Amino acid sequence: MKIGIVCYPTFGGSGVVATELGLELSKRGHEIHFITYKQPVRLELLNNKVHYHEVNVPEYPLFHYQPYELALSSKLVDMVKLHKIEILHVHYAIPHAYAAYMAKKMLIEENIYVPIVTTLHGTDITLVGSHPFYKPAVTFSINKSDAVTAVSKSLKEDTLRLFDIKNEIHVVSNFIDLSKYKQNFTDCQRSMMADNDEKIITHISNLRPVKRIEDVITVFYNIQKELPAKLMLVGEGPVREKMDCLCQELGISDKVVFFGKSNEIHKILCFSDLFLLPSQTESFGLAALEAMASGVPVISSNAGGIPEVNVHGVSGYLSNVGDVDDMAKNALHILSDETRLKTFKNNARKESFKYDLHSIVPQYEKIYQDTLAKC
Ligand code: GMT
Repeated sequence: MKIGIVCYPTFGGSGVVATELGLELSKRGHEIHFITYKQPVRLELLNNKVHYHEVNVPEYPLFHYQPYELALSSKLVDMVKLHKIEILHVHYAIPHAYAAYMAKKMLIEENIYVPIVTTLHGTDITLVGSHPFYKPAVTFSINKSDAVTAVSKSLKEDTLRLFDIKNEIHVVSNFIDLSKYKQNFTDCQRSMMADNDEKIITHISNLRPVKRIEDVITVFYNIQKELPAKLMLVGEGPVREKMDCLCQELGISDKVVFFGKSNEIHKILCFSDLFLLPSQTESFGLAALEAMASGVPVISSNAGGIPEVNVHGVSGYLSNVGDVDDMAKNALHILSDETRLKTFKNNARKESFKYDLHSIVPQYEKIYQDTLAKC
């Protein structure tokens, strides 16, 4: 198939999933066209099966907001015609599903029919999409998609609860390329980050309020009172400075490393002992799955789809959102006993096998085939 993929090209989970999906589909013989405003971060290799088409939005002073949807829908029309793209798979409803619908309507005028598959990722439904300013347009574009998928059961339930959806929603879980998470990195530089007796606690996100970074820091603060530990904070975002100040106030700045955006997530995870994800809401928690695939147990909140990924008492522990005492208690339970830590590490890795890309990607292929067959 010739498949157009629309996504956010940034470090966020939806862009990562869309990119990894496109790359795997290309390995399975499909021709993939990424259509977005920047080359996706994890898209390194372009070849005859993987193409990237940039959406340009020229600045014009009359516009207070530059019309990205318009530019995207025009680009989709051009690329579908030029490359004979058969199906469009848009990741994140806003504004991608909306722009794809406009492109589809324009193409119908030229007797070209291209169906749309929309994948809902989380904040497009829970935080942003359900806002009254966007809700009618998001409801409309989900209902007008030819197929809709959600990355967890929890996100499907949220979507049905928050919107008036007439379409069937297929749950297709996020996935992981397990071969990238082999635990035998020889260049794993643990000794540069921490002393031998120190435990390494890691958090990776876009450091936005929804991630509750203050809980990450409080849990870490409680852990390091009981045993030697370092905190690795990976990512960049709006709460970073405030968190810097909190670390100073608590007197733990020398124990916290801010990495910023990193392309070396696998290496950082490979020397980590525990991953923290206390999010307010999370449709899936791809970062937790990446940690588990690296054999890192997860201490998380029980929000949204996280319990579908992190199995309580097996790959880590779940607590209510904001219950930092329970999170710290659970973290210390795992970290304070080497045998127990090893068991949790093995369990975490084993649980991640459920999300192997080789079992999930064919589910998307089937959805494409069924959608094309219906049209
Ligand atoms: O977590 C974020 O804020 C980024 C966001 C995104 O759109 O990239 O992540 C969402 O999609 C990921 C991939 O499907 C999920 O793993 C994340 O749980 C989800 N984030 C939220 O629901 C907050």
